[in-house]
Amino acid sequence: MRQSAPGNLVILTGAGVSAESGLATFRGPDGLWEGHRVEEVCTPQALARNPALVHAFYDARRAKLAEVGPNAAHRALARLDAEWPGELLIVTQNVDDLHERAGAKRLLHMHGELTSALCAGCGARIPWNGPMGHGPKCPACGAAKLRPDIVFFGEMPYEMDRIDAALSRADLFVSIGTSGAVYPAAGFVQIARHHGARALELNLEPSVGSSMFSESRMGPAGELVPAWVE
Ligand code: BV8
Ligand code: ZN
Repeated sequence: MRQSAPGNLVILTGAGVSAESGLATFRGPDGLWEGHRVEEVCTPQALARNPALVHAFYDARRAKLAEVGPNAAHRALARLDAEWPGELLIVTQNVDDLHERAGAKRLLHMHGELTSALCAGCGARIPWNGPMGHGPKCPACGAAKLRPDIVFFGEMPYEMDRIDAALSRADLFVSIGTSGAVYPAAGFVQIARHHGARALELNLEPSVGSSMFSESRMGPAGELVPAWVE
């Protein structure tokens, strides 16, 4: 990754960065889950109306996550994170922990994490690896109100202030493996460019906002990301 001064980087990742690890994306051919779109299952209304369905969706994905591992794209980003002397923040829309398992440190999950439970009673976020559908009690307050620690549609993503601050200082914004279908993440490229950043897209196919990028490279993240990082 040649850069004159060690500028500030913001890297946005989506489901495409974990596809080669074997995790399904949302809007590709394998995107449906037992006939449900993520927009149907990932809402507070769905959780209230049919908690068993929502827990089954996330319990299945949490179980699948335990069977897979990081790929070359995650490893290359973790290497960049370890070596980059400027500011760097990986903002992932993904709820898997593959960036962490590859060694990334300067990372935040704006849509929550599969390996965490949120207590709807006391707001505690609790590390969680097993199923949650059987209504376990919150270890902090005792209420049987644990839900997936996932940002549902209509809910505010995590750490938006931190993301906005990083975007306002970015010299380069890189978007990897996301369709650009979901806001506010899909709007980050505009914010970064408004503040004078260059924008690079690495994706299997053009995203919705492809035309807003200074450069787009098409191909699998497992190839494009290590080539870009080197
Ligand atoms: C909010 C949970 C407000 C975790 C998710 C109308 C217009 C504009 C906006 C809206 C609207 N109506 C409603 C909204 C807002 C809504 C939204 O954007 N809806 C969309 C559908 C129109 N957004 C929200 O509700 C957000 N909250 O706005 O809050 C607010 C304000 C104040 C106070 C309170 C609230 C919350 C959004 C978060 C929802 N949660 N997921 C989970 O279950 O995983 S979103 C879900 O989509 C995932 O997080 C996922 O990360 C995200 C985006 O999907 P992608 O990651 O891009 O994955 P996708 O399959 O789409 O694409 C994969 C890409 O990879 C493809 O391009 C493919 O080509 C590429 N690819 C595939 N293989 C590879 C590859 N690339 C490289 N290599 C490969 N091998
Ligand atoms: Zn609690």
